[in-house]
Amino acid sequence: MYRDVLILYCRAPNAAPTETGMSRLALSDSDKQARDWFVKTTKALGCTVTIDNIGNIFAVRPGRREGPATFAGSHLDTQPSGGRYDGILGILAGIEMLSVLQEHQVETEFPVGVVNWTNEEGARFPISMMSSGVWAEEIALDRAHNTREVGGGTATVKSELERIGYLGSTPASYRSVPLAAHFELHIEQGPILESEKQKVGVVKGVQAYKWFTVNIDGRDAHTGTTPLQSRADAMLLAARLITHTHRLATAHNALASTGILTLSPGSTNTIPGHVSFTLDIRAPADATVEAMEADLKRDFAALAAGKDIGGLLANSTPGKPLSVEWRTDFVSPATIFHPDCIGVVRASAEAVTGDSSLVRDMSSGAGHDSVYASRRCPTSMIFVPSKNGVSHNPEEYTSPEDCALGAEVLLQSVLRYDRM
Ligand code: HGY
Ligand code: MN
Ligand code: MN
Ligand code: MN
Repeated sequence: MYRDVLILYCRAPNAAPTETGMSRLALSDSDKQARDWFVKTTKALGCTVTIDNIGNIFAVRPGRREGPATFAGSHLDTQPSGGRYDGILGILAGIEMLSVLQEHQVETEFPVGVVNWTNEEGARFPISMMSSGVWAEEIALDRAHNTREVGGGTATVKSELERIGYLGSTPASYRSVPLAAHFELHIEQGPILESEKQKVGVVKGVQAYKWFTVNIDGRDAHTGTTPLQSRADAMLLAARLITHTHRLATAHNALASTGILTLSPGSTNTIPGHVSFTLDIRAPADATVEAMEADLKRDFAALAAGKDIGGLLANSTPGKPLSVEWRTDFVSPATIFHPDCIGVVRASAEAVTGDSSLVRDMSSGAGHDSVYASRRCPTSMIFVPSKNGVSHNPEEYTSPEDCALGAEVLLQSVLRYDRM
């Protein structure tokens, strides 16, 4: 039963796109389809379903006693061209947990549940881990509701929640829907488990990260008539700043990328007068992210003023000084999970694998809803290997066996915690 369900949903990368597809942007029609399936399936498994006013869906199966439920949680939304495992694996394994409990008529001490957190990816609406953040009362509901989709569309989180029928009435808060504990099964999305030939990651925490938007204002001008020294070329400066970001990431032993870059006016023979690009900066320690941010701001201002940094401007004609403006879009401090939950995951993983050498403690390079869940309840995560360490890519792949093993560890973790 376990393997069948997970194999069904964890299709090989070359399989034809299915209804669970590779692109299920938050609050899109395909997200609605998956949500509707989630609600129908969990209700059929005897759960009560609560939808809050940021679209989080909480399915709860009653236990012998009343009280907050121990949850399996993750997210249904994906990147624009994401894989078939990021997020949905944790949801499917949670639902599989409920069906196994139902099938074997297991009565848990307290309620257990599965939660789908709205817009974990922040791909369409650019706030990462948005709705677990609202539930934890760390992201304001209004800010989340009014967030517009990237690319200048008119849709907002609130208008899309209304359109797909998931603007619930329950206030999104840990006070209205308390969780006893939160366990998240997730693909590792990196190369460690596979390269170390291990099967389960016991996740102890998540690294720090910050998102920025950098705006550069120069001047539109004719490519063919404007001498190099009198240009205010926003795109040339952006290219230098992004190159420099990579150099500072190397120097700080951090990670960084630019995932969105827009320029105007967007014509082959006009020097771009405006460029906007994003920065995603990550490192295990908050202090490293802060130090890198300070160096970037200092060096971006210097490069914009035409001062050379590390030979970046060597052998080139200086143009006009430009202005660079920063906006901080998102901040996630380094997170440590709860020792009780870490212990439960480790004990479950060792019991399920029967071999502690296949189990390793690790921290997460990616953000997850467990970051905000851990602000308000004991939390930990379970990682399973990613083929070639690839994720946020249609080639994302985890074998059905590894998915099923992770689902078993999730079930055992929730049951162990329920009995604690
Ligand atoms: O950005 C992240 O790490 C997560 O996928 N939202
Ligand atoms: Mn994810
Ligand atoms: Mn992701
Ligand atoms: Mn994530």
